Amino acid sequence: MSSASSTASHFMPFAATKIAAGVDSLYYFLLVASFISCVLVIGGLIWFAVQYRRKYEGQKTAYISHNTALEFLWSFIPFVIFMVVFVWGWIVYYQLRSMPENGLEVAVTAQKWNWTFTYKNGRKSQGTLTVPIGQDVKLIMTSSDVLHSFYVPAFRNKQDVVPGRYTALWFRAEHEGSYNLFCAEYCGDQHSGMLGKVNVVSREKFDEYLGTEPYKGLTPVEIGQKVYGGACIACHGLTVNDVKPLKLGPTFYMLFGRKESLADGSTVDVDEDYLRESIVNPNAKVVKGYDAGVMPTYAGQLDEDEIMGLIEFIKTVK
Ligand code: HEC
Ligand SMILES: [Cu+2]
Repeated sequence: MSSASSTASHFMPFAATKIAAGVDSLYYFLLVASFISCVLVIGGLIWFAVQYRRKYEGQKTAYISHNTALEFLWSFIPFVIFMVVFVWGWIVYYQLRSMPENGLEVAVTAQKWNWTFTYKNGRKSQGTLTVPIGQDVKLIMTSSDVLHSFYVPAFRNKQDVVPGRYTALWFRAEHEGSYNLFCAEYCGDQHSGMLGKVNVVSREKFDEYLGTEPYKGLTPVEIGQKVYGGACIACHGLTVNDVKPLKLGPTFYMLFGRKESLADGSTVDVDEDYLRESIVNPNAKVVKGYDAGVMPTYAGQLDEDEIMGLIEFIKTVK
């Protein structure tokens, strides 16, 4: 089994799809062709400079007007190489962009600074996409705020994720493992923290994964902790020191039960209702010293058991 830990390398990351291997071949061809051209051109330049330098006062060089054969060759050979690169690149790109007919479709929502994956049966996951090995997977992606970009280096595949429209990307993983998912479009100050995983598992494990409740056997606090780790951790800390500019939002430390000062000068008791409203409608009451509009709304993004779990989890942060 090839795992993400084995993807650490000084050169290309592990290739987990056939297309990734195809991209690499093209890349190596370009690298070698460029290297050979470089040696020929720079080497020739130096050799000519030395060989045909002026050796004595008044030396005249031979007058050569042209050489048809040479001129043809140094135009035609690069032309052939460029055409090879063009056609080869086009074929690889075409493979990357032609969507499979009967792929497993997963909806992807990007949101500052987290990924949400939703399967056809309603199963949702934050931050981790689990897929079966050897099957075409088609992602239908959109963003609920700004531009993001879905990028899995091991798949050599990247696609912008755009608010207000859908973009698609497909892959077929040939090796089990856990691969890094990055956001490749600068999307705000926690952009570099917008990390995820793509877990490629066996068919059986995948069926089992799809069939199970995501939070089976977990207590509400554990559910909340899980959701927090995926969706809120970028902006909210759990200690007294997790304040601006370290985190964009207020800390959850000792939050429940206290009186919160709001931007409009009023105060509010932090109870379950306030927490719930803060999650599904963050702009209704804006905390003093913080900016409205920074926290995305989670209405429709989180299920009731997740919101309840978050509230129970926040209560435990003391
Ligand atoms: C993009 C950054 C960001 C993310 C992600 C984010 N929040 Fe917030 N959150 C904020 C900011 C900024 C505020 C303060 C302004 C406001 O009240 O809307 C805030 C306020 C809150 C408050 C009120 C805190 C207080 O001190 O009264 C709660 C509760 C909260 N968020 C919960 C969550 C939960 C739960 C999640 C994850 C599901 C989350 N937030 C994700 C930025 C974020
Ligand atoms: Cu992003």
